[in-house]
Amino acid sequence: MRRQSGKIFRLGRHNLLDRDMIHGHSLQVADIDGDGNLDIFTAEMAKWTESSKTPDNPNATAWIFYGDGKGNFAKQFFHRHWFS
Ligand SMILES: [Ca+2]
Repeated sequence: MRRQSGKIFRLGRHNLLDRDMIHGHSLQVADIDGDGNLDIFTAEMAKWTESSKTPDNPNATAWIFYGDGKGNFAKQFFHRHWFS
């Protein structure tokens, strides 16, 4: 809940991913497509064990969620399965 100009807004919860994020490392909010609505970029780590020659998370994924300015987001895969 937040107050803005004397009005109280209830912020809804969104579950944008259809699964848990594994070692998320990036989260940026910006108007990526230039339509005036904020979008979200987020991504998972693929490798975090420095001594390992193989990725810890071979299915690491990066997403862009395009916002419509009304609280709705359309998911697009930016990159999937970096090591498959
Ligand atoms: Ca946008």
